[in-house]
Amino acid sequence: MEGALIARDKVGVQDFVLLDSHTSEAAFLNNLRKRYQENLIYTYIGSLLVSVNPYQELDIYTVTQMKLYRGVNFFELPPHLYAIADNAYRVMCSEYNNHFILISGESGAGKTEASKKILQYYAVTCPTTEQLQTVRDRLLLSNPVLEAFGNAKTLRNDNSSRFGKYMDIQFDFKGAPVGGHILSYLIEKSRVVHQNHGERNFHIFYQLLEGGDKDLLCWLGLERNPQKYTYLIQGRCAKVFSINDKNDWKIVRKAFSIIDFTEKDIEHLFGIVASVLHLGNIQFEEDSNGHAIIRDGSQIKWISKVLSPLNVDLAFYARDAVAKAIYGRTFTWLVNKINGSLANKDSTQKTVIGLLDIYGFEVLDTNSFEQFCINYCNEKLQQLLIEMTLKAEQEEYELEGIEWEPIPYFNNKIICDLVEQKHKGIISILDEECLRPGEATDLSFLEKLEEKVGDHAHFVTRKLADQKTRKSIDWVDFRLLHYAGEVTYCAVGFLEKNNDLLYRNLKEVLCNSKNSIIRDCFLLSELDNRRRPETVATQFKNSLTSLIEILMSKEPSYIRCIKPNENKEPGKFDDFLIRHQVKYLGLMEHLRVRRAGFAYRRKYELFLQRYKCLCPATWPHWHGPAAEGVERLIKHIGYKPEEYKLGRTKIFIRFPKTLFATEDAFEYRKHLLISRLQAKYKGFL
Ligand code: AD9
Ligand code: MG
Repeated sequence: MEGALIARDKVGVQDFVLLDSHTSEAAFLNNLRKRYQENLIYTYIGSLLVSVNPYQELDIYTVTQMKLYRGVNFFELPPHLYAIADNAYRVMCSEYNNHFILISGESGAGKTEASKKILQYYAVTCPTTEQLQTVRDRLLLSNPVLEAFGNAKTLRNDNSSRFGKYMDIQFDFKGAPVGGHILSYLIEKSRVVHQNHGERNFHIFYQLLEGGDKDLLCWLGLERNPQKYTYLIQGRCAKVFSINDKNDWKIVRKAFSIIDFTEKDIEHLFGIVASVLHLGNIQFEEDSNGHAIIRDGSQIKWISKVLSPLNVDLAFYARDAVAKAIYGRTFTWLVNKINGSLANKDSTQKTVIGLLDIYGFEVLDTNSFEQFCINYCNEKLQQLLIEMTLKAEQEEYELEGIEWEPIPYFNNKIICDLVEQKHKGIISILDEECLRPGEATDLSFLEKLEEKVGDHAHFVTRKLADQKTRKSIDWVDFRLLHYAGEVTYCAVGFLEKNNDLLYRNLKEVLCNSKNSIIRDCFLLSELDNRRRPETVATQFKNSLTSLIEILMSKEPSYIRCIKPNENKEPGKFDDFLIRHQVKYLGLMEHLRVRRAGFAYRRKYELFLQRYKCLCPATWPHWHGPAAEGVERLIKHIGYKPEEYKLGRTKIFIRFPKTLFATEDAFEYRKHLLISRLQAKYKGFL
């Protein structure tokens, strides 16, 4: 079966496990390069899919292609996202269990595109009814809305996700999608008030200005030209070649109506988007007492009133804090609203497939608190992957008493601990400093880090740099040696961003807003709550911990995305860049474990239950121990000794084709039995 396939696309091997030579990195890269140059962007390592961003539209995502992959065994067709999606779906339907597909890779590697394509695959290929059509459309259209508000152009990616997203697609017992639920993680709201050179604010601002009709802009008091808005000009690239804001606006507007937003919701939502832009344009100057006054009297009056006790710097700070808070909470509101519309009303849900698409590992010229959180999140996902694949796989062989030569791999748990350990980790130290308002500063935070984690092998500051590395480092920086590479973080702003406080009187104003979304986002009860809210980093840490719990309870599939070059260029395979990713993604280790290991395993009882009809000794009943039954069964079917091993509780099958052959025999036998039954009971049916 596999041999025929290799002949079919004739370029290298479709599964790295089949590489002839020993598992060297050079052979791995050669295979990846050869395939990429022929636009074959997908290759397997066993059941894991490696994907290299083509940076061009390929004709492999058509409905015909989707139908080709529907219901076909994993290795029977060339590697594809659809095969991964279909496999998860088929196992879910036959075993009634929950799945997730983890899509990882650095910024710009193709995670979001992959997750959208998988969703489309389910939308097109799963059974549906007229009634469920709306659910399907809503699932699909939730994407453009969330991308408009949560994605932005960065230097690495013109459509970079600035929030983490986990989406459960819910299926009924017939395998039809009946609903969905989205969890979002830490949107990068600092982007609302500041963008680096060459980057933009969130897409929605430009979409509204480009696409909104004249009346709407007039009602919102906006001008079409983005250059008029302080919050839109800092990156100096309002227009992006690859983005059609006007068109995207139309899609978003249509999506709103299908997702069931009322006209009032939409009005209020755009009111908020506009008010953020207006806020950004408020300028302050000093009065004779050194207090801030708004320079242009025509600007919003309340802002002036509540901000006037502040000096000019604090007034600007407060203005930006309001803009960030409004935007950040509106985003959460949006996710909740979409969830309301995706909710499965008649609770026919049986099982789910979760899609995880999170912001990728990121190294910028200046890395701040946001990159710290994003990269920490990537460490956690890498850790999950290691736990669920390399570690779990090897432990299982040991447990089952299968002979095994352990394969060494880098376990990044040590870095996760450095960041998140209670009392000792960076987040705890940061939180402690945040508890000393007025005394603590970003520099005292840095000093505490040196004191408490200074001797950690993955942590460097200027003071420690000479002993550990010769690379230059500024005195306000600290450097973490992440699994994916070194990142130098500038500690300036860490305390403030982690605290994320809003002046109480500003909150009061927002609680009393006439805009119903703002009122939903800023509840009066919040003002009564005297307890200190959790810091941003701790909230993020907790939400990641519960995400990992959600994922651990499901059956995994993995897609590892690779970014081929830094210039977003089609066809360009940058060896150095790709080798680095292959290394840190642990793909070689994965391949070694896979090559030495077994593609499939199942408990004796389950294996026997499914295939017992293939052997007269076990059909219809086997009364002895299941392990013995399986032994009799596979002897009868003719498994060769190199094809399998028998563990303590499970049978391990080395090659997928062995299992597929058994499965085919089972299907054939099933049909035979059914037709015999039908013939026998013809008169009664
Ligand atoms: V980030 O961590 O959100 O910054 P992603 O999500 O990994 O990043 P994304 O999916 O947004 O990257 O891909 C970046 C760009 O690469 C897309 O906007 C497309 O222009 C391009 N891309 C990615 N995958 C494909 C594909 N399968 N076919 C064609 C693609 N183009
Ligand atoms: Mg993305």
